[in-house]
Amino acid sequence: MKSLVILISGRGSNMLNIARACAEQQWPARVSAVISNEPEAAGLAAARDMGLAIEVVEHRGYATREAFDSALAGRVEAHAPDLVVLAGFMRVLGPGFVDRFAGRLINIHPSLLPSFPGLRTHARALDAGVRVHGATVHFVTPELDAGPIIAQAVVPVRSDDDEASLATRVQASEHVLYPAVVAGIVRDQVSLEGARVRLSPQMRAAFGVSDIVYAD
Ligand code: NHR
Ligand code: GAR
Repeated sequence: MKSLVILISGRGSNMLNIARACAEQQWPARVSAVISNEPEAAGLAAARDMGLAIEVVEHRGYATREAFDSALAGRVEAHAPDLVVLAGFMRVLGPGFVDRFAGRLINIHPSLLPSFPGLRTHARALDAGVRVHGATVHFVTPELDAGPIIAQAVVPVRSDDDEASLATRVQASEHVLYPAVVAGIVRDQVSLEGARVRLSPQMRAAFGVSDIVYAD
């Protein structure tokens, strides 16, 4: 049974979709803890209502980023995670944290990386006039949003989109993409070979590009 720790800061819809898929699809894994840096995160209450163990490590309680990272790493490590899942986690993590969980730390980012790393991705995609946008699941490295890419979901941009409408469709794609990727990892269908990610033939078949394109 693999141990998953999910880190959130807000709503937690990705966390909930992963936790539900884990239970419903009987993954060889359990969600050991959901940890938030924001004590008021809506996702914490939702996780608790699902019966998941919740914890708060509030970044404001630490004088430096390094002190927060070290406290968070200690709490994460206590669950001996095979995989640490960032799901709407909004604090940049330093190399001290990232290196400790190297190869078992993933993130979902709301753009087709390497386009639009960082924040406010939907507004920036609209401003740039891109015709396709989406979400990327990647291994986390010290450089922000630059780690090896595992999978992407493509979401066409509509002429009448605004930031909210585009965000809604990208998030719907995330809710399919992220559980599928985590399922693949807990079933040992994903491997990291240097800076490249290899998917098993089984996962490539189950996970063809056509499955993750969200057209109008
Ligand atoms: N840490 C590392 N080292 N590498 C990554 O790729 C990371 C990471 C931590 C979080 C998620 C991320 C995203 O997908 C993520 C990826 C927060 C910020 C940010 O600037 C940027 C990217 C991401 C998450 N946060 C501000 C900060 O000062 C705080 C913003 C806020 O609280 O609203 O840390 O985009
Ligand atoms: C998701 O769209 C995720 O891609 C994004 O925040 C949302 C979290 O939603 N992540 C980032 O912007 C990271 N900087 P959720 O809390 O409902 O899963």
